[in-house]
Amino acid sequence: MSVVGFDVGFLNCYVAVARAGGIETVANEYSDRCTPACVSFGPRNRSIGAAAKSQVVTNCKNTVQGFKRFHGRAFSDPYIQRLKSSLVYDLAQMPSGTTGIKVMYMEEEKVFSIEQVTAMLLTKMKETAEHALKKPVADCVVSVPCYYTDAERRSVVDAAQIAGLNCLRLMNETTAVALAYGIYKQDLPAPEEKPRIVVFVDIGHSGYQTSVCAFNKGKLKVLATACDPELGGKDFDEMLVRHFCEEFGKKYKLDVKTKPRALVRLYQECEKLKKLMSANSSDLPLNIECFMNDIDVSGKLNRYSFEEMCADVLGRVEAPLHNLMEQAKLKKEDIYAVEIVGGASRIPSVKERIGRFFGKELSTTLNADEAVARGCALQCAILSPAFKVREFSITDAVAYPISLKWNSAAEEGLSDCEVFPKNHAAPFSKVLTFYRREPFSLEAYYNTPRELPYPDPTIGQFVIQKVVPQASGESSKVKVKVRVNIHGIFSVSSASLVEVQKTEEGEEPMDTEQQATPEEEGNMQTDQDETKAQGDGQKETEEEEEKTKKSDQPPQVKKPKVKTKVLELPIENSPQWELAIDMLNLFVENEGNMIMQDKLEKERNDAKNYVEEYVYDMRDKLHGRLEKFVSEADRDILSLQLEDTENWLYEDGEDQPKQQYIDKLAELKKLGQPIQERYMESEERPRAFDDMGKQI
Ligand code: ATP
Ligand code: K
Ligand code: MG
Repeated sequence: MSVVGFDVGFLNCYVAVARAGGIETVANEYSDRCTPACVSFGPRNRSIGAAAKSQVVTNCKNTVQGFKRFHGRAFSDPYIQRLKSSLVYDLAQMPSGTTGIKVMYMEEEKVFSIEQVTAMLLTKMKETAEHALKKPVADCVVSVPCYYTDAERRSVVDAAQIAGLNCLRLMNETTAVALAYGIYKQDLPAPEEKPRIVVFVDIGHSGYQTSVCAFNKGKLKVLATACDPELGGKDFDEMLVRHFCEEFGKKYKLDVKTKPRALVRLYQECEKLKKLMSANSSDLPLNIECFMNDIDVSGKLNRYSFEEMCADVLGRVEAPLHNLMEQAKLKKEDIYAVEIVGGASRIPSVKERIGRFFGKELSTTLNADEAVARGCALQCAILSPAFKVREFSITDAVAYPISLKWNSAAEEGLSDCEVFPKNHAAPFSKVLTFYRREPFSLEAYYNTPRELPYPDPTIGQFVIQKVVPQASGESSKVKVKVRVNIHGIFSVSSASLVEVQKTEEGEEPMDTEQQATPEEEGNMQTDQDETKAQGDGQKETEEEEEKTKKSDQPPQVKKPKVKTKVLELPIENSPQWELAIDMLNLFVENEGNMIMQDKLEKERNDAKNYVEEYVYDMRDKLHGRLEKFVSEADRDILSLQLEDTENWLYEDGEDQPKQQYIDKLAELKKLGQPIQERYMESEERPRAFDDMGKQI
């Protein structure tokens, strides 16, 4: 049982673990807590994270970044098609119609699905966690933007599975931040008191997310969320790149856009400049040597001009805040604090605008980079039975209203009903009642397509199978449980048919409910999901949300006691863009193979490095401390062999199987080892005498 939280950012990823009674953000093999969301493909292996990022310029066509936005998207999605032209690497269509990434890997052209690419990143983050915890990691919580739709969420869950992870929860990034804020607060209002209202803002590289939460002792409830999925640090970079492309076009007659490598470098330098401008308002230089056509370029900019050129981007900061307050029906005075996180929240003019909107100083009590990962690890600790953590209940909110539609026999047409309004508590289950004689299908969809940052409102088709009429020939009562689960994913989780058996009096039952009327369809019962380790409000509630007026129905003549039997019905689930199970299994297997390949390649490289190290080390020592322990003739032989090996390493030996290097090293050691042994012996001898002397 591992307790791990993963913040899978668009640009930067963080891993937090529970260790020694606390939550800790852990560093990767470069002693860096930040792992770039980057995967690079080579002729022999993959590089992931920092190692991949270092190849962004040298291997730009096979180094992928910014893939978080491809989850759950069709290749034909206009959004993907628009992006495609601006990327230095290539996209392709998967057989299922979703988006894949086309690269050269192992000297072959390969198309990887987005789930596979994110799985690669997760594999790396998993290793980081395993290294820190010194044990295998499977259980974890993974972050997603709160504006992700169903298809995007399912795609991330699949990615986690491909990486061999058991994702206990997909956690909305803003909710993770809220948990990281609330769980340690000792002074939250008592459960019966007025809650403390806090706004959270996360502005990262790709997206801008806001939420407003109500806190009481031991619990948090998300009241509303509002986002701009296309506003983040990258938009500021974009403005800078556009500016310098223009400037260098005029100044040096360079068409930067024609050269991917130059463009990638310009993006890197602009991001650096942007960060410097956050801390410094004076003129700052941007210099790139050998930028294009052997030309060095330089430019400069200050914060004031930067803000001017980003006026449109900055102008979009307020809209989600308005939207948020409107949804929650709150006034600015109701807000106790505004906590901001995310890298782009460091841009002074962004902070200024948010602060001005709320008319208060912003709080930065949380770690702007690590709060999401820490919140995820905390959630994982809460969900883990093996870990003791303060009781804290988390109620999230449904981001977009979800409706169901179905063919109505009685109405001869489509009926529909909103099952989860916007900001409805989640996770949550509801029971709907239908009266049917045969199998029927339900279509789930988001009913506000215009507010959806996604082209297709369809969530999926769900067929309730094996529905049969009652023995009497009447329609059967079918109870269908629909839910938004712990990942924020909609599903039809179960269905059952109520079979009416003989009554006690041996009569046929007279239940008016058996007459299928359209008004009766969609009767809803609600009950909140049981979530482990949540304090209160978690008992199954059976309150009926009556949608229909029973008073319209004819009065019952007689109500005999009825014996019923409940039959579970199979459901055929076809959520939009679902990854087929055989594909998923294939991807799991392929990921395993690629991990193995990376490991073999690392071992091969290590073996080669050992030879190289030995050559340099022995050459130095043969003329140093080993000199007295070797005859001149033997030394000449070994020296010659070292030199030959060095040459070999740069020529034929540049790219050989691991065993070749092992053999080469053994060959050298055959001559070198005896010399080193003689040296060691002479070193040990006086020390041995010393030790004896002490004993006496
Ligand atoms: P997302 O949350 O959208 O998935 P992410 O989590 O990868 O993205 P963050 O790590 O929160 O994003 O933020 C990265 C962004 O913040 C980058 O655009 C980066 O340039 C920007 N950033 C970081 N530090 C500063 C700074 N000091 N000034 C301005 N921008 C900064
Ligand atoms: K991040
Ligand atoms: Mg982020």
